Amino acid sequence: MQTIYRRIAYSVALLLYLAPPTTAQTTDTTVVRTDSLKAGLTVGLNIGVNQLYGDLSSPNICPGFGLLISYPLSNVISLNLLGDLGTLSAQESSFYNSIAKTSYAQVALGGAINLTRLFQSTQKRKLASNQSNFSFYVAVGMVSFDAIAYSLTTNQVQRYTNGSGSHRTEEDGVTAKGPAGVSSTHEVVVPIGLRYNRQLSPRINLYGDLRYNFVNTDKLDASVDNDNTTISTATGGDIYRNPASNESRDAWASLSVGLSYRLGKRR
Ligand SMILES: [Ca+2]
Ligand SMILES: [Ca+2]
Repeated sequence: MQTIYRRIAYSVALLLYLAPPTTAQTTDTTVVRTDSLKAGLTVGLNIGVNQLYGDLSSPNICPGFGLLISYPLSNVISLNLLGDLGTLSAQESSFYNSIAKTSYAQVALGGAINLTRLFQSTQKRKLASNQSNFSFYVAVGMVSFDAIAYSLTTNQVQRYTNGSGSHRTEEDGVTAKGPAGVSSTHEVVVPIGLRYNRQLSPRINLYGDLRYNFVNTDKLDASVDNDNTTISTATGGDIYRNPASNESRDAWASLSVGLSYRLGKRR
């Protein structure tokens, strides 16, 4: 009799093991949804180094600070709000004889995809503690900056993006709008990046972030394509104008580390 019971138990165990994927999927979906709700909002602060890639050939390393607010939409996808503040610099002695110094503040909204969980099987996803994972993210936002190029030999101002004559512009990018003398330039930015998360406790994560920011301007380094005119020459100095469509745009990149805090309810 005991043998029969044992065989039945083995058969049930085998059936459960071979259960159709739909059953497993349903269970997993439930787990994912529950996890997401309990994970809640995450707020992180990070510090790192930046580099400016533009017309001046040698980027300098500068400090940057970041804010990350993340809200999970599922176990794999989250909404991200990115805030950044810092300085950028690059220099070139040959053609421009300039060093650019830029201060910026940036805000962008986008989404992140958890690559580790994406490529895990549903079974592993249920069992894994997910103490560490990689995410890829992309966002769209605005960068507000002020850039000045100085002479490498005399330290005199050569070009600047904001001055007594600078205006906001209409949608055509040329027609002046509003009062002169604006102190910062606003442009569209598209950050893309990879983030590594390491759970230190149920609420605290350590993260590393590698980011590239595409910026829709050639002025981030106060230097534009093939133009080394300066404030001392007849037509140079201010570069308030919008770049021509064929002009190469500038970009900046960062490498940072941070700590984040999870605000969700306890499981
Ligand atoms: Ca440039
Ligand atoms: Ca350029």
